[in-house]
Amino acid sequence: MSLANLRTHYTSQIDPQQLSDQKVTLAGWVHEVRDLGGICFVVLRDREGRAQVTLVKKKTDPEMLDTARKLVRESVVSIRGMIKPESKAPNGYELIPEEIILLNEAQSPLPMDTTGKVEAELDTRLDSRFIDLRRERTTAIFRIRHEVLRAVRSFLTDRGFIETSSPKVVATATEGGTSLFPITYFDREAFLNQSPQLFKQILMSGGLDRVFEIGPIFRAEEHDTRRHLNEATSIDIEASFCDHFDVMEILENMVAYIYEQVIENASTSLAFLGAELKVPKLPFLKLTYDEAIEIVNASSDEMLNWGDDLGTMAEHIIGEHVYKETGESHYFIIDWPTEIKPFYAIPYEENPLLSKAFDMMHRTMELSSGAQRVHVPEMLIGRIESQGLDPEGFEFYLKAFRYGMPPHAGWGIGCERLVMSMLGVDNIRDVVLFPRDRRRLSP
Ligand code: AMO
Repeated sequence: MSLANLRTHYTSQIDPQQLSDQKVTLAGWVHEVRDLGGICFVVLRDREGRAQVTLVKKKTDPEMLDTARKLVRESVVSIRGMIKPESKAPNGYELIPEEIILLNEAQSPLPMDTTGKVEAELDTRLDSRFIDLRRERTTAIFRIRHEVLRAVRSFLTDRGFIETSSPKVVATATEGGTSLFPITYFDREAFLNQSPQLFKQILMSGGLDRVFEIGPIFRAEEHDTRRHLNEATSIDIEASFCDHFDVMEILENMVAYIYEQVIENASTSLAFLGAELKVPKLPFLKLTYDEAIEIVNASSDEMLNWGDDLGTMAEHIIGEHVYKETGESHYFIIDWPTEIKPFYAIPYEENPLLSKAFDMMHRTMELSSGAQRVHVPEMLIGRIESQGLDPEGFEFYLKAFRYGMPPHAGWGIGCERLVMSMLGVDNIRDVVLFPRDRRRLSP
């Protein structure tokens, strides 16, 4: 038998009236078998939903009935039969089977429950992700992620951005040397790249003008938090002849567009998650770094020790303040002190202590950071040195600045943080198929 005959429709593709009394073949997993004496129900589940297969004992071939009753949950089956409209069944129809093919029997007991009746711990779910994905709630997250990335590609392509890819095996750090994963590259030491930063900037010298990349970034941070991964997906852009305000405008418009697209194209998935999205209002509020600090200082007498960066607690306070004042979750923090931003952020000419750098926040969490970049090679060398780094290691990058580098700006936004903030998911691992964190290297 050709495998193409194993399925003619997804469960959701059946219009009970139009296909009434017609033959179809469904394929998927045995979600449930309910044997009620005179009648036996098999619930078949595929990616798109469920279908009820009804076997009335008196009218069913005994051998097929026997096959149905013995089906082990989560086994893979293909069932050919006749569609009968039935308002009480999922999708408004039942399938009266003519043939049940057991393609692969599942072992039992299962590593975890798939019915949603028993909520498993996150670790159990991640250990058996293939089973976890058989729950509609989990699949919904990854369908939404797909819509997010589709919206990103379409939004940026429409605005003249070209999709590029940069190497993940590199010789230098970009985001500070402490959080790199070293690897052996033949007889040399190399690292997994923390960001496409240097490469996307080099492409500006190449004249590609506007580029984007969606790809993995690796951070060897020892954080074990609900919002840090050691391998994340970054959506990066870089654009020539633009300043930080230009790219902030692109970013906020892209985020609003993503929300619109998810609402339009993933309503069923949103319903599974009980998530109600509201398209963020444009433009996003822009707080200066100083204003953000003032909010923190004015807000409470708790000891806030945010050191160099805005700490988690401070981010919470500012996020709540903004939400209370504006009803919006997204906002920018702009005009950061030069010394705490990376070397590639360009300082203001009139006040070099501040940089044209920004973070885009969502309530309690940073979603994105970006900046107008230093495009003058001498200044760039000075900035690299002032951060205690050796310009020699950056020669391949600096070279691109010496032969005609346009002024440019860009940002990177974490795909997982974007999805988790959108859906109100508490732990970032929930929105990654196979997360890499401090403890997890498999599956
Ligand atoms: P940054 O280091 O702020 O900036 O990273 C950009 C965005 O990537 C996401 N992100 C992470 N997500 C989960 N776990 C992590 N460990 C992690 N690290 C980063 C965040 C973050 O806001 N080169 C600059 C971008 C630029 O200026 O263009 C950069 O990498 O959502």
